[in-house]
Amino acid sequence: MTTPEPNHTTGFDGHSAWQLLASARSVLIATHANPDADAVASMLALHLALAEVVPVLISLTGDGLVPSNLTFLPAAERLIRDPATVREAPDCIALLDCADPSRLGPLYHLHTHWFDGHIPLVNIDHHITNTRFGHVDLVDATAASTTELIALWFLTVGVTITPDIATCLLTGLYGDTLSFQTTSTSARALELASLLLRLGARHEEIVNNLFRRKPVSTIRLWGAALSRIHVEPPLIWTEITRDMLRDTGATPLEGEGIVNFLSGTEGTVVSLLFYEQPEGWRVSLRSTDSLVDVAQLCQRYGGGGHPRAAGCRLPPGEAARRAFLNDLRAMVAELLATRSPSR
Ligand SMILES: [Mn+2]
Repeated sequence: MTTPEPNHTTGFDGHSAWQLLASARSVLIATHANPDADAVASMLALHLALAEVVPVLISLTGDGLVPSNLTFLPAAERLIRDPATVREAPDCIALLDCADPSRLGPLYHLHTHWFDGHIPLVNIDHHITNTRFGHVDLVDATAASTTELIALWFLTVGVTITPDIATCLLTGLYGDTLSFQTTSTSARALELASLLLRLGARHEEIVNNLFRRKPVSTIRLWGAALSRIHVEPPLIWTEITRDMLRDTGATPLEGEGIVNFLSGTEGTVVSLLFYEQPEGWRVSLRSTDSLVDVAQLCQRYGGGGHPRAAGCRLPPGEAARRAFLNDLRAMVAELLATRSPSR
């Protein structure tokens, strides 16, 4: 089987996208709530690139949260930490790593009308579920990270990639590929990583902050979550309840890596992590089998993501969770049955 050559420029004019942003008086740069490294690093890379040319830059994650292990990123101190303090409508919007505007969460709910099409919007993302809501869309699901697309865009347009910008761009690649382990790790991603290192990206700083540094509460939370795993082949799952957060003093973000850690457990294909929230469960899923596209199931529940890593939300309670697990089990069995016996 041959895969078509990824072409990030399909329908995307990098120069006019850059002009749109660079000529604005004010630009809102935002990314999804519950931000990961790629989300925050994408914002900061664009923020740093536009800082010289745009008078007013309003940059924030949709919920204003920035995980503590990402505050090392250049210009992180310029991020706005409370969406409620953002009031003035911008001239132009750039949404990064955001499959659709509602993923902004609080920022979207505060200013839904900003995203109705009357403000020019640049949409840069690599989620397969992206709804292409922008006036300009740079969406390529073959990209390992949103920063990969931003790097290619900057190279096309001739934006100078400083050591600070290179550090942000490489952080997104490291974060979303879990140190170049995911199947999205392409030759292009590795070539870009090499180029970013040559441009001065600070490798050790990235690796220390993304993969080593953690508060003690994280260790306590992981211990609690790992002590209550459910092994129900081909599924393995655990949960983070509000009680567990209270007992360990951890924040929900500190549980983010657990689902990846469970992934790959012998005898299982899909790992899940259920976060208990006041309005129900937030579920994070990982698949280790190319036949099992977890984004597909999550879309049926109003969520989305990538084939091997996706998420959605469920109503509260044990019955809703059980029904979801049963649905998932049926889907996985069906998909695995399509594998030819010779393989
Ligand atoms: Mn991403």
